[in-house]
Amino acid sequence: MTIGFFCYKIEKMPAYNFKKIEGKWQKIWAKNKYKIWAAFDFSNKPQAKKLKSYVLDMFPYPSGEGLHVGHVEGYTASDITSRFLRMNGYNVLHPMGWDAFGLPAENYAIKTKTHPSKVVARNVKRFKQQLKSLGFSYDWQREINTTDPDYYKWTQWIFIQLFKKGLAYEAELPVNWCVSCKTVLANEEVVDGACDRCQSRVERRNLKQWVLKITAYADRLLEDLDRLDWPERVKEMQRNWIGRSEGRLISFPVDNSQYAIEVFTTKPDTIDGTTYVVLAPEHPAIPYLKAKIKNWQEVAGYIADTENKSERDRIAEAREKTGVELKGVKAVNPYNNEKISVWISDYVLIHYGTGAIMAVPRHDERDKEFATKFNLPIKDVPFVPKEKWIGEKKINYKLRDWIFSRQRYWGEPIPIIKCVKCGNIPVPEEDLPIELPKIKKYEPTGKAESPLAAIKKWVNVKCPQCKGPAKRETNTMPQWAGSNWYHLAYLLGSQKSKGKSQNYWNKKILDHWLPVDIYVGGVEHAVLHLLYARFWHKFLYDIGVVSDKEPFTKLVNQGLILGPDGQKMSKSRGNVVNPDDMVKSFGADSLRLYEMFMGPLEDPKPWDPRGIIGLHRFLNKVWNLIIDRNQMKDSRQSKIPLNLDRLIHQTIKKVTEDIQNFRFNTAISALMILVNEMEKASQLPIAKRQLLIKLLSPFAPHIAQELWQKLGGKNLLDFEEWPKWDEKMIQEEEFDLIIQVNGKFRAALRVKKEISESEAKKLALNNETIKKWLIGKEIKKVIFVPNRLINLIV
Ligand code: ANZ
Ligand code: ZN
Repeated sequence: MTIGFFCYKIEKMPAYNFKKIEGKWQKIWAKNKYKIWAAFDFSNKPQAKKLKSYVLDMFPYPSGEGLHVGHVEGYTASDITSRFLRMNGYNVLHPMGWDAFGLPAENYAIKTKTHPSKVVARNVKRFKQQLKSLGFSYDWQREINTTDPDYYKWTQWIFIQLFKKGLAYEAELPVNWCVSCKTVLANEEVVDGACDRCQSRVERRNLKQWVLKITAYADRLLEDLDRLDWPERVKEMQRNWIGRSEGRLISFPVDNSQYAIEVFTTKPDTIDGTTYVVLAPEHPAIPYLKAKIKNWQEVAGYIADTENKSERDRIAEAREKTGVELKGVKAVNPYNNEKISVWISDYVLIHYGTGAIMAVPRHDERDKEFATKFNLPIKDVPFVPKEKWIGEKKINYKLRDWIFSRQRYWGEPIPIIKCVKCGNIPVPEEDLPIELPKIKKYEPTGKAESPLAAIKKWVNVKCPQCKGPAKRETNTMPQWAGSNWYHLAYLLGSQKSKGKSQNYWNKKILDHWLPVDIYVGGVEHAVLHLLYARFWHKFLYDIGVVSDKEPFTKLVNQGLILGPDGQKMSKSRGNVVNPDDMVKSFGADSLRLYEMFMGPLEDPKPWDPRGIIGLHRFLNKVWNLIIDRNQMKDSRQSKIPLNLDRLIHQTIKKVTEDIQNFRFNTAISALMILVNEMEKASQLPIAKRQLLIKLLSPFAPHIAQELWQKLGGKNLLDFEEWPKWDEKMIQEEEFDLIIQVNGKFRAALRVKKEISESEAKKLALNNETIKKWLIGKEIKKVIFVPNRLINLIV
């Protein structure tokens, strides 16, 4: 430390005690039930004058494992955004809640013999404490829990509206059945033929199911993707999942029969190259043509083999093609009248298109494989021009209606009463919610019903219509139901939920706050939650509950945080980093900062155990810088070097724009550079220190608030104004003008930018060094390169 003109008081500097500081500020924030972060009061109208921003996190499933460093990543990103927007004058809504129904809680409850409601309550308590320990600025007054009857009353209400509009219906369908969870799964929940939850085998079974008609929204779900500011890959995943394809329906008459096989093709121009037809093994033509089929035994055997195969397995490209010819059956190609053979194979799916294809081995890979294996002809002919196609236009979707019942206990009861006389009758609104009864035995039965079916008192009810004896639907809703509309629930508040629907769906508030401006969460939800929630939101738009067609304007995905070994974190690998340990050793601010500094938010990145130490040191440095300079009582000098001032303005700009674009890692680097330069300055006025604190505060709110107070700040930083930069200050205003004589470097001068040729010439001629070079010489020519050099030719 240099001791110049100033007199330092040699005092012991307080060290950066993150434990004390973080505890202190968390207590202050918790006062008044976190009202400081309340965007609006439930009793008040929204603050119309201020700009609003709704910053939403994907709420966690409160598992027994507690918070993961991956949660911390996304939640820190949204917290930085929220704090930044508040400092920019926005009224920010930043809520949090619990997505607590579903298989994991139930499976865990069965394993530990504790009721799921108890498991959930315990886990929620732990999660909440963890989130608070990280200093996230949530408006906890708006906390919601999807398993709260006041909450799921409205999940049930929406289901009833869907039912009334014919968008919820019962159908007997082949479904994915998980042999271990003993329940039906949605197509989206089956990954590589296995249950996404427990990795067990998934079978095909025919069961009567509640189904939601998401396919009625297929086109709108597709078209409206274009208006969303979402990562392109997520949009593309949804597009593929919806899988719209335009093609034609073409009829292939069966020779010597009244029957015609209709196929769906996206390439009608290849019809001349069709050398055989393939039916799905479940195709109705097969029993119809039974009398003609000469090898019935073989055909029946193949059909039986197919029954237990999942769709995913059947279309897996790596699988060797199998199939059987329907001997005795020929189809006629309507384009060229050729008689061609008819086959069955499991690579043709019954629920896509018409369940039958025209095979063109010359142009289609799967057909080629099949033809090669079974020695079928491969015909090389030109494409058929458009005017010669036959067949009507047809649009097909890969998207299937959403199988919505689960044969499990821990979910929202489906609010339907089954009456022998009247059929399916929705529960009248005044009887909602249909509460999940507290029972002792909630293990799955393995049958097509949930454990609720065993509770006679609950099941047997009067039919709301004819008052005759009736039974409740005993299936429950899937895990995804509650999260379909939770972005609305935060706005409406649970205390109002006991009322009627007209009172609950407060249009003024919904219109003011929707759509969600920024939604942060993992990419794993690309085709599940994000598609379902869009579907329900569009439905709620159609029935007038909301005024926007889309729920989430901007989506930001956080990348996976991998273990230090570069592998996905998992208990069995032993590479899980526990955020609690990090908070204990380094503090919440260090953890937040480190997770944002690891790399671009959306990238997957491995945990570096030394990384957090580096960020912790950085915070120590900031602490010492601010506290240390604070000891200097000299106030005469409030000027700082021009270069540092310029860097300050450049940093404000960089940090501001980086936060706006979710580039938190580069924002932190800029702060590090600034801190290094500030350390070198002999003087750092209070105002500049305050400015640094403000820039740091969204990232590391505890230390920032403590330092702010130490410098005399009274307010919470959330309500301080975000610093502004001066564009003029940012540009480098001076440069080194090079002076040459006859093209040789002779001197350099620090001059103002945009200096004119005559000014530069004058300066050069007055320069002592240059004067020497010019003695007795006459200037013949001057070459001037603006902002670079002046060359005197003699
Ligand atoms: C003849 C053809 C020639 C075809 C060619 C493709 C390429 P997308 O785009 O996914 O909709 N197909 C139709 N129904 C099917 C089913 N139920 N199971 C399996 N495959 C089926 O695919 C449409 C194409 O997939 C259709 O166009 C059909 O094969 C096949 F060079 O017809 B195509
Ligand atoms: Zn009835």
